[in-house]
Amino acid sequence: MKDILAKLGIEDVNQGASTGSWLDCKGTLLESVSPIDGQVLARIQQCEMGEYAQVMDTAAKAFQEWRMWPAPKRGEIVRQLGEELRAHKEELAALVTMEMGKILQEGRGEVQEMIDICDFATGMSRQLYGLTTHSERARHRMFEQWHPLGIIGVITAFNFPVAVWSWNTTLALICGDVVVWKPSSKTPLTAVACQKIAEKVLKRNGVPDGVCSLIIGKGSSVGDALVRDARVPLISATGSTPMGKRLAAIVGERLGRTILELGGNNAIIVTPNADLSLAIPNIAFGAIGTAGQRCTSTRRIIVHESIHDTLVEKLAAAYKTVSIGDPLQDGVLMGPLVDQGAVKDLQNAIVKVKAEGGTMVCGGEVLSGPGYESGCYVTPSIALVKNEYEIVQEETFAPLLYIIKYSGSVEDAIALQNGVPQGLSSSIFTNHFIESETFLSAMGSDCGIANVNLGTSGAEIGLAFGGEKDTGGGRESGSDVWKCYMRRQSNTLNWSGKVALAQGISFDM
Ligand code: UN1
Repeated sequence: MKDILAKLGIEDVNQGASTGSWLDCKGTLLESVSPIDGQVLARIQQCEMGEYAQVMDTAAKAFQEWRMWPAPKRGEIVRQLGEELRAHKEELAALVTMEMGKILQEGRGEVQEMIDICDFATGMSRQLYGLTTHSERARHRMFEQWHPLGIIGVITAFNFPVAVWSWNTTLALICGDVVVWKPSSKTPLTAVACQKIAEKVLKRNGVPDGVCSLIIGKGSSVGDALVRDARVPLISATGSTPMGKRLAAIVGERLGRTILELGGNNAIIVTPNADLSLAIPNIAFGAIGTAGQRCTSTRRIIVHESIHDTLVEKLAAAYKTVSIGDPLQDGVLMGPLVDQGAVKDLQNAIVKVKAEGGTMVCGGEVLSGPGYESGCYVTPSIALVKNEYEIVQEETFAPLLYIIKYSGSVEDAIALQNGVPQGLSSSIFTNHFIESETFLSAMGSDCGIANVNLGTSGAEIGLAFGGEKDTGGGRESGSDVWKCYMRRQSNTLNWSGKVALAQGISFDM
């Protein structure tokens, strides 16, 4: 462990703010506690408003310069960041695992997502296309161009502590923006590690201080200040729906922009035409992967009554084989939840499931004894429920899978799937063309992500990532999401040498 921390430049006590140079922070000490064994990994001297002011001044100044770097040159910086991440993949993945508890395979997957988005953004830096169109006036030219936006505030959650920063930062950087990152207080060390990796690249390329900054401090002080700061035209935030609603109101008041990636309540529909040998492993990964702590985790299975009992039986059997334990060990498929608070949330949800009339099929026990001393290990659970239960309508960020029976057609299943406030990810398992086309049509899934014959989680970086309704409507990552990080300018040029008004207006003087 010490070796991994040392390789990433993590010290016993680390500063909580950097602009590329680390500041002397005045705030209280924050401990990073590993959910694996409850031990303190290292500490952070948190930043306060004085350091915050310094970070923002440096970021504002850096933007003046950075926005004038050619985009492909900015892309070259991001390409090098990808190389640096390749070189640090193993230790960064291990730190993600140690700090938040996902299994090492998934830690590696998360760092791979960072590398992938670096490659994507590098290519994108030569493709920030604006369009041209034809003017209704003779000898006029019309086109649009995309300019950098400014300081981007990036607020990330514990569950993808490094990938979500990279989705935002790589795009922001190629777009000519500068970034101020406020990570979750549950995962400060992975943030320090990323900042240090980025700094190596930025420094050796003469990128000014302030292009990539980090603030680790209390949400109620520096987090709140970032959200309220009129110098920040865009806040990109990942977290719960209540957090997003609070944040959107504050940013909306000052007419800032947001990219919100909030709660999901992701369902998989399993129709009578599904191949269960595909469905079962995908459901298990979706519900148990990252111990059910992905925004995209599978929370609900909507299964046709004709195959309900078979599916429950097969799934329960699969759940029995899941090894739970130290996420750094090979063969372990489920590590701990992030902290004991998350365990309590799960237990409360199970109480509510039962109170509303649901039946537990398996799981929900808190493990104790050797190897489980942190109190964060649980068995993955399955419950038979109805979609309209209050608790089923909420996102419980834990390995608690609801099974809901449907009768009738795929339309009935889709109505259940859409019958929740959230709209992030969704899937259908079917080999029936008409069922899958219905699911993907305008009358189908209302989610930002809709998959056929694969699960709800584990999206690649190439498409836009995000969802509708209570998920917040934001999009991050691939496709044309870069446009969210730029301002669009519409330009018309008159080279006719004559006055020419649009819409045929004459205004003779
Ligand atoms: C998240 O849980 O916030 O699609 C992000 C996935 C990952 C990203 C999840 N690529 O599951």
